[in-house]
Amino acid sequence: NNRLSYADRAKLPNVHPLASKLLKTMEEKQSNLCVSADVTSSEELLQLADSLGPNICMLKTHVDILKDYTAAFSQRLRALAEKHNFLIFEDRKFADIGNTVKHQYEGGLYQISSWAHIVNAHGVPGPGVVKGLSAVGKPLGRGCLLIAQMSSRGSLATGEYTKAVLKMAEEQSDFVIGFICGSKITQRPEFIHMTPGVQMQAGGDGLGQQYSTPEEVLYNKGSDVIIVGRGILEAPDRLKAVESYRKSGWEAYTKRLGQSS
Ligand code: UP6
Repeated sequence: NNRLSYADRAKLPNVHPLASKLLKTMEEKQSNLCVSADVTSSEELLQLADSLGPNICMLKTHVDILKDYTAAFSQRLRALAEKHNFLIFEDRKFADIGNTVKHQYEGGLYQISSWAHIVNAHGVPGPGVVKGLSAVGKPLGRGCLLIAQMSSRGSLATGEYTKAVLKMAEEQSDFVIGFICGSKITQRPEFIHMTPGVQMQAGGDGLGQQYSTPEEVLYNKGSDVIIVGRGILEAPDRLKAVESYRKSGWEAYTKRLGQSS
């Protein structure tokens, strides 16, 4: 199962169309790298998207940290996603009752559902959070990741909680395409596992973040996508760094397939 390629998984009969598109893109671009574009200026974010775009399968945003968000910005980001063929993941971490998250997803200042292909949610509220998001996102062909585990020290998302999140995903797999997690939590190959807390060297950041290496995450832990923020953003040369994470990630994946690159 660990040896199924991204391309094979893209063709599975029960794979969500958006997950299928992601898996195909990963194979085509030879990239299982999602950059976490945690910057506070829209211009800088767009520059990052344009320069790093060719090397990534997905760009992760936190729009609420931008000091100058405008609707025009989100349209420009969409255009760059088309140009470079990557998906946009707004890391909103919805965590309220269905009716509230529906409004938070569709409305407000950011109108997230109009531009983000993928969002994520905590399982804490129960299945209603997914129902609310799905009511908005499913007709638009969007998808959602459930946060099954977290990279931060002392996270409460472990054990039985993680299992309950998995069950929630299985029950709404017409909208949930996978997980934020530290390691593979299900053998079902149609679900995508995405892991934050990745840097070239294991360690932490002094505020609870814990880092593992691309090899550890993709090869040992069986995840599918690495999410890298400061490992790239704080590198002296971001372009060089993105290429080196892409390459490490791809090598760990091909090693897992047993094809040694
Ligand atoms: N993130 C985590 N851990 C989680 C979930 N999400 O780090 O369990 C997000 C953070 C940040 C990014 O909100 O945007 O992933 C990690 O950034 P970093 O690589 O700079 O630590």
